Amino acid sequence: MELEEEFQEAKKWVEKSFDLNANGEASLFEVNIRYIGGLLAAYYLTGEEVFKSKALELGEKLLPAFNTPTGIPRGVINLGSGMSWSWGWASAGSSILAEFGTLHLEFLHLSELSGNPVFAEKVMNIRKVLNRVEKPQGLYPNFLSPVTGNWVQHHVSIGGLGDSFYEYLIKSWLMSDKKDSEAKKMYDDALEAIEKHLVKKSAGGLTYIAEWRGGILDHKMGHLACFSGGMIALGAEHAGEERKQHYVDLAAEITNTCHESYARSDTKLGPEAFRFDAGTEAMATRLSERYYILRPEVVESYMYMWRLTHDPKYRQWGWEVVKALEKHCRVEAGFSGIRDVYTTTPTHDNMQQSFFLAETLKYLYLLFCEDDVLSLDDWVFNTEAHPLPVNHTNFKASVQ
Ligand code: DMJ
Repeated sequence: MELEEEFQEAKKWVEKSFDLNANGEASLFEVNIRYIGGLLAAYYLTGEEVFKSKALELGEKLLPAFNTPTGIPRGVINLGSGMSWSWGWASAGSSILAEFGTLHLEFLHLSELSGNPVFAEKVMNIRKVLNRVEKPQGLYPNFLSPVTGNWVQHHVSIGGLGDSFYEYLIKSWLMSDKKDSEAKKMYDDALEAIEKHLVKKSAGGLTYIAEWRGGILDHKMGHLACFSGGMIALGAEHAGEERKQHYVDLAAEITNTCHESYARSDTKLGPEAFRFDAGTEAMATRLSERYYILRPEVVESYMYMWRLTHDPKYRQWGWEVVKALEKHCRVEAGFSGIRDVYTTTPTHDNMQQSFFLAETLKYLYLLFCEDDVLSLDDWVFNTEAHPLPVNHTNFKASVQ
């Protein structure tokens, strides 16, 4: 974006002030997708060695979290001491599907850049465990024990706790220049099960993806689940001639539903979760679900749908978001989340989440760019929207 001065300032910070030994609780997943992903993308976009060496150093610091009986990492790590443990809120010491399932892209790049296979081995082992365990109706529950390698409870969600695991399957295949056929098969099978058991249509004709609690459906879609329109669009092109149109339509319908969740609010921004029950469609029913924290998933899907179809409605919808952000979220020092999307005078939560810059604004920018800016033929976006190059020249790191 030609922000040269800001870039130099940030680079200096990474060189001089970035503390890789901080003591305290760090999320393995967030360190990977935000820091390692950001450093890798900065390296690939600029070629500056400092980003590569910091990414590798940080990657090494995450390795102790994988020292479990199954090799499924625990969710929390102290970068200073190397100690790791499971989230206190995760049932029975379990690890979370969306966390240990969202390491693959970055870890393959770490092995490629360092020549050290250990990173690739760690994520290939995760895949092995997931392929071995039985999946209820072909679905992947969100909680797995790092000790036994079995599911801890049967909650399935394409939104929070599950989301980016599915995203990384199709993106692993794309990043391998379509060679990692195991990832593609896992993606195809998972999507088939999701469609069979979780995709529903409301009385008003809106397609949505419900959550599954041990066989019982919860007719709710989280804002987080709205990334799935974009993911299905990304995979559609590679689904084979007969299935392609089907998936383009499904992606468009889900993206439309997520747009409805925005259009039905007073601010034209969407709530944290919306429901399809008791006569409600695409609106939050609980007070605790009415907030918007500058999340990207809906504009992310607009961007993928735009690149796939070039239907101008996606740019119009994106522009509605830009206007709503300006009107309701802009504050003196930046942008803030809001506590209630259903009032025209919302209060601010005084927080600008880092994914607002990394993802929300980046996807909006890309929505209005030419398609060759970070072309989807050459780049995959990690789940925090940090671009990583497609391997057109064969990684050394094995994906076998
Ligand atoms: C981001 O940190 C990532 O996209 C992650 O996968 C889940 N969602 C948040 C933003 O909402």
